[in-house]
Amino acid sequence: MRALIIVDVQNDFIPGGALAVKEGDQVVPIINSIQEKFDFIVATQDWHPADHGSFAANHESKEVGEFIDLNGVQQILWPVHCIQGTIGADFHPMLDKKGWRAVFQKGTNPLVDSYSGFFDNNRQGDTGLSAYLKSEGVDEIYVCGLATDYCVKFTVLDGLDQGFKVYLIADATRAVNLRQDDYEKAIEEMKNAGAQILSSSDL
Ligand code: VGL
Ligand code: ZN
Repeated sequence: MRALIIVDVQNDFIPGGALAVKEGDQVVPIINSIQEKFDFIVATQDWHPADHGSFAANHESKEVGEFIDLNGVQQILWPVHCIQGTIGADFHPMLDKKGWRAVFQKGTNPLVDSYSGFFDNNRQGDTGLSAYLKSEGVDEIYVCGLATDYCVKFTVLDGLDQGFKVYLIADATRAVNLRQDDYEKAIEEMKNAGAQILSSSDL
């Protein structure tokens, strides 16, 4: 059975938000239009405590975009975003949520970041998403949302690693693009790892 995974379509990743992804709002109508094609839909939600180690503001004299070693894992530093319980962490108000089976929150451990909807970046914390999908008979996942070059990419890669057949709905994603070609690089990396790259019109 196939499932749609909607990654981090939250206000802070939308233009005007704390970690705005260019054109991030444009995925909302596309995702809404594809949801009716899926019987099984789950979402992930970036859900950080205020003292999260991925925030530049929590490290003395560090700027957004600098790298640090965060408990043994290389970490790029982000603006403060998706704080638990804030409007920035809420899903986009126009995103249709009525068919969702579950929401998997991630990034809750202040000591490690979590890009993937499955595991923390140190591969220790597990959101339970893989076991949940398997227990429901899901063997194919279709991934969309924000951002192509971070949380979408790592969700795709971990999904492949967990043995799912993985499809990326590329036009239903947008990238942070810290470097200009990060979107293309991310697509290439997902393709090389075994993901099939689709457009919403292929569904
Ligand atoms: C994300 C950076 C930091 C994402 C989350 O959802 O892609 N990116 N936290
Ligand atoms: Zn985050």
